Amino acid sequence: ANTEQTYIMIKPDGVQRGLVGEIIKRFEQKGFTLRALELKMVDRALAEKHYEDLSSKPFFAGLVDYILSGPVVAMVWEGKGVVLTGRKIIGATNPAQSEPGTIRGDYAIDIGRNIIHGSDAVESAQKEIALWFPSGVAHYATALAPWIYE
Ligand code: YYY
Ligand code: MG
Repeated sequence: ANTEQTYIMIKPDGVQRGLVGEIIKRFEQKGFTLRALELKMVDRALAEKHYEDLSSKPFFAGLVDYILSGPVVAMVWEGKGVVLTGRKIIGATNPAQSEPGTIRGDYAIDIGRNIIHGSDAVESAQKEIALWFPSGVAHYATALAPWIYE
């Protein structure tokens, strides 16, 4: 349906490097709808919970410290196929493999400074949205819908 949602997060390096506007622009201009947005310092418990599936990996401690190193921009975007399309807009996990034209392909070099997070499936998106926006997201009518969806 057109109401699929994904959790997108600009990591501290993306914020520090002044890429917030550029990243939001790409999702906006695609036609997706912004449902939630917050700039925030993350606490360790939340960062560890967000990445709990990776807790046994050797890079986990460094990953959590990186997420805590400055404010992140947490967002929920909505639209048909937004989880998979969002991953394509973001590009491969390792920027060395991300295609030019993707966010990571255009703006990142190292895997541990890859600028942005996007949910990898509808189910994980629902979990992450509940984790980051426990009081819910904004519901409002979008006048452009008939110009974006057939
Ligand atoms: O979903 P995505 O962010 O593309 O990758 P994940 O496999 O979920 O890993 C999360 C996060 O961990 C990744 O964005 C960078 C970091 N990471 C790393 O530093 N080194 C790795 N070998 C794998 C992942
Ligand atoms: Mg992931």
